[in-house]
Amino acid sequence: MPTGYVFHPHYLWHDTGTSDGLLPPDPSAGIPPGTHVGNADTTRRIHDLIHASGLLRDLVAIEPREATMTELLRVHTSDHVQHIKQQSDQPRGGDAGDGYSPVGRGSYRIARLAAGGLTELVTRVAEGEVTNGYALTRPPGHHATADHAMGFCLFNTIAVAARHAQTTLGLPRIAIVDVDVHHGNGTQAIFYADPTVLTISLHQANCFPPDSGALRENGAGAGAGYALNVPLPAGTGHAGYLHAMHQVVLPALDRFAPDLILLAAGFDANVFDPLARQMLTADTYRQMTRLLVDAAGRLCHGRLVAAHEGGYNPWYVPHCALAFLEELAGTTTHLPDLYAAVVAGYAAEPLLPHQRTPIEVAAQLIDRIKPAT
Ligand code: 9RB
Ligand code: ZN
Repeated sequence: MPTGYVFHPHYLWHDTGTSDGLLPPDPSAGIPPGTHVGNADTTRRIHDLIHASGLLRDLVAIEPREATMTELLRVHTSDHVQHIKQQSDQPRGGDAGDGYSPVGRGSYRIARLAAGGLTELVTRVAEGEVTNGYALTRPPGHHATADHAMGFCLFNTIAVAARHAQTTLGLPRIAIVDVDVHHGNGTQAIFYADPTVLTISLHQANCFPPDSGALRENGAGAGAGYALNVPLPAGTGHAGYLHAMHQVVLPALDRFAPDLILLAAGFDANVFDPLARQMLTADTYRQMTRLLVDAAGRLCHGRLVAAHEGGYNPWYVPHCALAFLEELAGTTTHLPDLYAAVVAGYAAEPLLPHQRTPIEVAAQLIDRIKPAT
């Protein structure tokens, strides 16, 4: 069965405005105007490569729709939704709250199109029209909490889709795997006390948000044990991420036995990313995806649905995303990986003891997940 692909030109019209990379311009502080690191260029280049490689022909295009208010309010407070709308209605947009989450004019509806696009994709997967899928949505979502925007994220796209799957599609147990290099704090917070949603975040330790994603953040109340974090030290690469997959992610998924796996597909752990210091290559993403596709096949009829999150190197991220999507679709474009030689040295870096430690500690926490009967 085929792989679904969600894209819409409006995802490229989410206007992150004028910034000096991350910072709002402030000439008196020596911060000149420039482009925001989360601009549309990388997203457009991903879509272009999916098209130009021929892979698009193998995918089932799924037209996104805006998330309904009912869908949004399963996750977000009405105050939060109204706040984003009000910022978005201003002639030149605004900021969603933390000073680093630009809201372009009209971005409210684009964020709803992101949440609704993933929700539609999950629906088509549940209905059996496609086995799995990828939504190349903008803006991203994994930092957004019930009542706060953060770190470029307005609405928590994955959380909205997860709640929809549970309440409407008859998929009660959801696992969310977040491989974005930053901690999936918003998703974790939304489901922190909920044992029906297992969140697993692999991220660079002490990166973003500050003081977030430690091993001790392991869920609370009824959800104790159902939030897993693998904070990997800066400099972790291919060996570390695959070890984390084998020691933590796959055993946790097997024990939890989800009905659906959602993937926060950030590509900002790539070796050339400006917003972190990890060393993944396109082939790492390929291998991690293969493992997740296999897990979804054995656990939940192949139901693996990904939403795009971060990834900021405009020339390498598209190749990481293509490798990921080829594996998801179980096909190959036969394009040579011309970057493989460039990254060979990084890819060969061995797993170091200080990288192994957090993986081993996280692996011990899996026992807290009640095995599915
Ligand atoms: C600034 C701060 C950031 C840093 C990283 C991201 C990454 C988002 C992403 C977003 C905002 C802090 C500029 C803290 O890719 N998520 O997946 N902002 N960081 N203080 N200041 C002044
Ligand atoms: Zn990120």
